[in-house]
Amino acid sequence: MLDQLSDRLQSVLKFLRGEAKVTEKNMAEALRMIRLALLEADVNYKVVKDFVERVRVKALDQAVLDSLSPAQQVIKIVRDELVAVLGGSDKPLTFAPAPPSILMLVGLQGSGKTTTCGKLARWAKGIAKNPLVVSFDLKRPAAQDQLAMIAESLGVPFYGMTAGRMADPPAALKELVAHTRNRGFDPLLVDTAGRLHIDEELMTELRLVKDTLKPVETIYVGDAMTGQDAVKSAQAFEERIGLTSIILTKLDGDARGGAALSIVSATGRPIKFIGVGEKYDKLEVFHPDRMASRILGMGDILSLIEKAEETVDLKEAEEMVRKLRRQEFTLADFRKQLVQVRKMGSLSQILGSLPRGGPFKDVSKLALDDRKIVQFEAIINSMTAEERAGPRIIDGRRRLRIARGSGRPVSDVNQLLKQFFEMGRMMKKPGFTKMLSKLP
Ligand SMILES: Nc1nc2c(ncn2[C@@H]2O[C@H](COP(=O)(O)OP(=O)(O)OP(=O)(O)O)[C@@H](O)[C@H]2O)c(=O)[nH]1
Ligand SMILES: [Mg+2]
Repeated sequence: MLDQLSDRLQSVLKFLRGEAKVTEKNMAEALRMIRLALLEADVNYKVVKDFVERVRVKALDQAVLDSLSPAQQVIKIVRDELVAVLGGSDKPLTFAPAPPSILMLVGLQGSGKTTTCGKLARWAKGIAKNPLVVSFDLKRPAAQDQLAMIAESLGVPFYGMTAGRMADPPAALKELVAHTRNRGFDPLLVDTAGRLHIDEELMTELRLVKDTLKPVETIYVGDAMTGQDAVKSAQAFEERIGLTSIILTKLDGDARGGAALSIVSATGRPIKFIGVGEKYDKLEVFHPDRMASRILGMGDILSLIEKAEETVDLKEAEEMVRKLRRQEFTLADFRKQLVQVRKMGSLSQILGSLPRGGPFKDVSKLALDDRKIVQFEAIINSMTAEERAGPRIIDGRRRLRIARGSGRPVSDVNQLLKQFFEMGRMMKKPGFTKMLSKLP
């Protein structure tokens, strides 16, 4: 996600860290690098110009120049400006004071509206809400079925529209209200039709739906991979229909980040969620400050800690750290860790949240993917307690038995043991021990 932009900006930070003093000359060089990085990321020209100018004025302030670590100060200024263009403070989704809250999704064809409807329903269930997904998409015959199927797979109720009903929107609304009355649905997630281009017909239809439903949120769903096109169409939707917020999808496939860094300034509307994959759990609440840290390679440790707090048993974690320190870490402990990692979500997501380099540098070498975690668990389950405590005793015959027991090939058993021993070696390295010693 935003890898190209991230690499470029990180090289600016590296350049600054290497300079003892901040001078007009090296600042001019840093600003030139920032400007190029943003332009190459396809960020709107005016946003780039303002960004660079604000950093320049702040960085050449006498108080910054006289400070003990001017380079660090400038890095902080860049980070703060990045947070600002991403929207500043967090802006949570709005719910109506009296339920149901109607959230209407609009956007161009294929931007991810229907998928996001499903993701939002799943998210709403997760915060103990009772969502209903509603399809107002009459353009494609299969559109209603698509959302109905998504709803079923998520265990969320679905409400569809027919062309006849849509001919008379007030009547359609009345029916919808009657359907939801006394059933406590909240929010109502309304999917709408998309078009390849913005045209009169679409705008008229969406205006009608909006005027009838009076949604508390009209959310523009934009495909981040389309860069400035997503920004331009967001502006058009804002002018013609009026938006309250933005969800950027397909950020997982966007290396450049031009849409993410321009859309808030261009529309004046906040990004509230981002889509980071096709599956329905791949929706993240958007936090500008965390995104800025991620882009600058400072790692989104906050999100990681939050996730860990939700799922990890603290007592167990402390016990694990103690064992690691004494190097008594066994396969039984390894299995416990795998279970915890699995509970925290996908491993690639976790690894993506860690700062690059430092003690975490070797973590990616472990080459664990999410499927592997489940397989490794199965393999460890097929071992005896003795084997788990002292895996050195696992010889060829034992490997074969474990493989049969777990339904995995022997090569998987070998791989698991190899990685476990590798991990042991990694943990004995000074960087890792140092990191552990910093933990409570
Ligand atoms: N990688 C990735 N793919 C996504 C994401 N969100 C949606 N998609 C994919 O984008 C494609 C289009 O998604 P839809 O939800 O059908 O888009 P839509 O806006 O409803 O399209 P129309 O109804 O035709 O206007 C699908 O293949 C989705 O799986 C995301 O965050 N990441
Ligand atoms: Mg759709």
